[in-house]
Amino acid sequence: MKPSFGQTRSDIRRNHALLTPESHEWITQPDWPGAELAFLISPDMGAKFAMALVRTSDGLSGIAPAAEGVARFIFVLEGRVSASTGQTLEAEGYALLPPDDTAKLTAPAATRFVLFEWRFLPRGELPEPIFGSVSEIDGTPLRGDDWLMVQKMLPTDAGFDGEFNIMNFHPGASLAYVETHFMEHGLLMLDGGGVYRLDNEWYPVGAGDAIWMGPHVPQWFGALGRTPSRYLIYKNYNRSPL
Ligand code: UGY
Ligand code: MN
Repeated sequence: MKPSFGQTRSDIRRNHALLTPESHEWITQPDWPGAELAFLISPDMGAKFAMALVRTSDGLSGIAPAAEGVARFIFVLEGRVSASTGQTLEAEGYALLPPDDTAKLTAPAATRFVLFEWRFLPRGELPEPIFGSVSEIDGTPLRGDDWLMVQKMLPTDAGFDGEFNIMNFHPGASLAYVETHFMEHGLLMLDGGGVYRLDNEWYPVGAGDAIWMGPHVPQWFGALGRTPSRYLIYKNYNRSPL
């Protein structure tokens, strides 16, 4: 959509938000020299986490670890991100960096990635950092429906306070029912598109669109078109509502 005449598909509501590319506000931050960030989701809107797109035209050299108690998840969209601990992530590579992680991040020019940050809720010992790539993860059908395959990027044990998944929809597939749950979501559409129901709104969505789903918001997705749809989705998990 052309951002002329004051139009945007972005829509920020009390319990959900659709954030579309034409309304992204790219900013610099003292802790991210060389980067531009578009914070799409933040606690100001009611979320318990932050989600940003990060891009660099000249490269990143030595981005310091997150603040004390804060975990990071990184998902590379384009280019390459390296950690000072020796790992390198290419496109569709990801990393979970727990709060005590000391790795500094570097990236060459033209790198783009998704960044999630949240206050980690430890259960016992903090987990080790995780590095992986989506291409190496097997998908499992969601509730037996092989038109909807889920790839889980993190181990499912209780030491992790959230999950990051890739949901793969065959054209025409949809969530089986309208979900309502107290856990929140941050989502980025990676491919394809369709219709996302959030609360009582139905939004046409496509690659590049981001969504915040707050606690209990009714949510449903139906994939349209002739090519598969995929989204990256975060869910705060393994925690009590109290
Ligand atoms: O795991 C989930 O809650 C997921 N099925 N929700 C969603 O895709 N909106
Ligand atoms: Mn859900």
